[in-house]
Amino acid sequence: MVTNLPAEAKAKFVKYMEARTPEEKLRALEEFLAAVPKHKGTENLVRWIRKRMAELREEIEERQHKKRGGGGPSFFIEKEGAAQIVLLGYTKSGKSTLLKYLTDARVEVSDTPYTTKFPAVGMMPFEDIQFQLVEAPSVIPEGGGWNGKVAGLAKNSDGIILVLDASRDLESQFNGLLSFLESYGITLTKPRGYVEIERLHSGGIRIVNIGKLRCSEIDVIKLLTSYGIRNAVVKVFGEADLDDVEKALFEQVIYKPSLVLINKIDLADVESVKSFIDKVSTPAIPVSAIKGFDKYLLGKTLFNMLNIIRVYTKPPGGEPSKKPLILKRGSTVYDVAKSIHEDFVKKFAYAKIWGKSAKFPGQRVGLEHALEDGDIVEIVLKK
Ligand SMILES: Nc1nc2c(ncn2[C@@H]2O[C@H](COP(=O)(O)OP(=O)(O)OP(=O)(O)O)[C@@H](O)[C@H]2O)c(=O)[nH]1
Ligand SMILES: [Mg+2]
Repeated sequence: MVTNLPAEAKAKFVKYMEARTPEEKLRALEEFLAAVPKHKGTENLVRWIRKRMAELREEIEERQHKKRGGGGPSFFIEKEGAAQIVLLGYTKSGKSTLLKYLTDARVEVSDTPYTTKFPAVGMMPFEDIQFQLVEAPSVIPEGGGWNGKVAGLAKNSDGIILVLDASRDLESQFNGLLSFLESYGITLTKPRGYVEIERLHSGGIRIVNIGKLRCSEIDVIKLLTSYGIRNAVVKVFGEADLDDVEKALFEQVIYKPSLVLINKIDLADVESVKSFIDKVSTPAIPVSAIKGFDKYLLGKTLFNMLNIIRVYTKPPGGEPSKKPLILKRGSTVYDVAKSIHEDFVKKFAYAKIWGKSAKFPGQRVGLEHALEDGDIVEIVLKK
């Protein structure tokens, strides 16, 4: 259901979108909250505003702490490699042990609860790429503490690994982690449809319909314009309606791809693990961080979960690059050209491709040609 906000409230929301500092954002949200009528149709929105305000307050506090020389390690981890994946779980589930086994990270493993107090980072190699694994400090079941910051790590990541301890009840850990994420607006269930809105400075409103839009494009433009948005790319995935467009505007729920690692399988009752795997809809892999397991299989599963492809660019007459470009599944030659340089789009003549998406090696294609994992692309520019 679209929230049907009065113009005054929409104007306040525009102010929030335009705010730059966390302090400005917080003030704008306070005003927005005051202007939103409270009824059934705005319940979710109001909840989201409150949550967002709490996050902003935390961010402001963290910054002030840093300014006062509070220094120390940060909860913000710069992305590196093909994707950033957060290891999330309760204490002593074996996150540090896994991180040590899968990467070069030097991190402390211990039987003392809550040993990891700041995010720990390591790079996990897979074929010709690397995943950045980030161990989040353990989720505190009672709430509070660093839980908000842990949710922030999850929100900023490209994917999540839930680490469960097979020597304890699996279902209650799994459900507990899901509701923890949900309380911060993160879902692991792929929505039926979803919308991404990227605001731009010019070019009007462009709708890229990759799925099925269950309303007219005019409705979308009207809705966005009523929020003062005149330039944006709106991407529609799966089946989405006007409500989903508005939800995307408020970033109410963020979907993250995920998988479950059932750790300490060496201590587990095999039958209960089996029945858990059969029940959950998320892919789940039983492992033992102490005994070791198939790292390649995990890499492959992560790669598939992330919905990414590797594309190798090649200059005319030269060799393909050793390091692939990482693109979203469904990307086209246009995305490759754009990621090299804006000029490669402007001066594009044609591209030659080799690999799965090519009908034959060296096929000539245009900008709209969709690529597959492992493709080699050579872009030829106009003279
Ligand atoms: N038997 C067995 N023990 C494990 C396994 N993985 C980890 N452990 C043990 O479980 C304990 C906790 O491991 P950690 O890796 O420190 O757990 P954590 O999830 O990082 O916990 P925090 O202290 O909250 O950071 C240690 O004593 C590990 O040796 C496993 O696969 N099998
Ligand atoms: Mg740890």
